[in-house]
Amino acid sequence: MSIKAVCVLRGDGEVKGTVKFSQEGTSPVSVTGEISGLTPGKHGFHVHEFGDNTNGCTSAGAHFNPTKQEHGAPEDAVRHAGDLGNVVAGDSGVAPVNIKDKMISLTGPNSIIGRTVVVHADEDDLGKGGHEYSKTTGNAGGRLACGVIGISKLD
Ligand SMILES: [Cu+2]
Ligand SMILES: [Zn+2]
Repeated sequence: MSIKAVCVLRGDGEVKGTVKFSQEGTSPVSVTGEISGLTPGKHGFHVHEFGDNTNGCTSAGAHFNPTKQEHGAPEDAVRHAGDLGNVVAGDSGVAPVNIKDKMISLTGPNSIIGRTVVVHADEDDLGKGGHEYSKTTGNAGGRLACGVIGISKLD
């Protein structure tokens, strides 16, 4: 069975985007889309725990972490489920999103439906920066834009 989801990211500034998710059965989730209005370079890109934007992106809580691990890179065995690494914006400020991830899911205990995607001001150091926040947030800085992940129609 195939499931699709979508997330529209917005923030207080210029940053916005749309990200789509799709999954066949229990195969890796493909994450595709585009985020614009960014400064050129890497920006942390995560699924955060709560689908709550009451007080903006802050209300989304910490990284989605159902297995109680430390922060890491998408390819690491030890990582938060929500750790999708960085997106990279070009000179025009547009970052394409093209990720396949096997830890997040659209069903079951690792489902990200109803949670929040956040794009950050700074680069996610993937847990390796030696900063006091490296092992929790990747020291990725402020939350520029976010949106709740919802079920979308199959097309
Ligand atoms: Cu984040
Ligand atoms: Zn994390």
